[in-house]
Amino acid sequence: MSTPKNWPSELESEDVVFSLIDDELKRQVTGLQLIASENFTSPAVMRATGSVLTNKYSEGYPGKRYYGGNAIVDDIESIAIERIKKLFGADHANVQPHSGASANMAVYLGLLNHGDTVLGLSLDHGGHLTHGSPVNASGIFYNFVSYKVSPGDERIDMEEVRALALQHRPKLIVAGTTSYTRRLEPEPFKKIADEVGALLMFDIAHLAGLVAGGAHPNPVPYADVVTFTTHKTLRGPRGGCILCKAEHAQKIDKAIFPGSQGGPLEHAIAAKAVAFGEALHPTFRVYAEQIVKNASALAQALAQQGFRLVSGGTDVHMMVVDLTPFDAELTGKEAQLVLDSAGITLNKNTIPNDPRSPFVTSGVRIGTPSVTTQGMKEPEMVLIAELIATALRNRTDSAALAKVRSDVAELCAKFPVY
Ligand code: DSN
Repeated sequence: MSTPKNWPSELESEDVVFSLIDDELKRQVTGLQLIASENFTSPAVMRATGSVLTNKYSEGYPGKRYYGGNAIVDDIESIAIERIKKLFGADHANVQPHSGASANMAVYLGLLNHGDTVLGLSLDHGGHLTHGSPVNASGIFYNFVSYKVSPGDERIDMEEVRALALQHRPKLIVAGTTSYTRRLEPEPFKKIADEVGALLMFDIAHLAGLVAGGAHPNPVPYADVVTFTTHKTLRGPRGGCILCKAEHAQKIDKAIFPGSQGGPLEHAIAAKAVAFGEALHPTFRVYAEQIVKNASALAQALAQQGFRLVSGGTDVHMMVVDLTPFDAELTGKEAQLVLDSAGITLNKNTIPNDPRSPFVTSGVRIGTPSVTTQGMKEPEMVLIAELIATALRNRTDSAALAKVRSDVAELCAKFPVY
């Protein structure tokens, strides 16, 4: 291919951005990636993400675009829509949300009026910023009332959800989590929504891949709307998606465009279509099941190392670890930093009723989607728990941390990603 003169490709080989991308690749494949919301996409997903579709403007929807030249884009977006509808058994899909946050805000814009009351899980008990945090547009524009996990078993207390629903009569109930480690059963939420005449939304950003792979109940038959991101357990490109009942389709589509977004990211939509195709493949069910088995094995192994698991364990792809019984002085912030230096990447996380601030925390969140993509299984989870505990026990000993770093690299080398 000849290079136009106004396209300075000779700079590419010298551009520091590309050497930094190489550094990031090295970081990802030589360390343990345990952030619960991350994953390794397939080369096919990355090929679509890096395609010429990034050049195209396509405001509107298949068959109804504002600009010309969209026949091929229409085919691609239609494939993404059909695949995700098939995967979840949905009436309608909008694959254009740029992110999970954009998807959630579009649902509120489409189905609520300014100031309407909504019930959502509190951020510090496992919810998300877009479930009504006062620093987020959701909490600024709508009257969110928060439910929490119960102090005893640290699980969502459906009696409390019902009591709050009866008291506040919300227009919408949001069932959704980012750091909640138990199954999110759709039927009890549906019963409460029906009792108070509320709409029901599930935000399954974290759970989408598990649902697609049959490792978690599917809320689509119960909910008016289901939102999710495509880059977590679902293992697609960064982005969002909305599924809804046919009766809400027009309002949801209008809320995305022209309501809250402009031109869709068709390169990301093509990559979503590829990822949805991968998730329809029978091997994805095996993957989803193994994510959960790995999380359970890792949680048990961490408990044996002296950590406390919030809610006593996990049914999903992640766990929240209370560091206090392991070492009362150790904060989530310090644990994250220490483990990062040993090649183990995870994030600090509040535990329910955490006495420390969200910037410090008493816990960490750990997920198994990425290491499962690498092919690791239960025996490696035991090793990972040992590596985490060894690094944290010896956190002021640089030689011990260097040894963990080298053991981590050795383990990862046995499970090459790319
Ligand atoms: N940042 C995502 C997570 O890590 O759970 C939520 O938006």
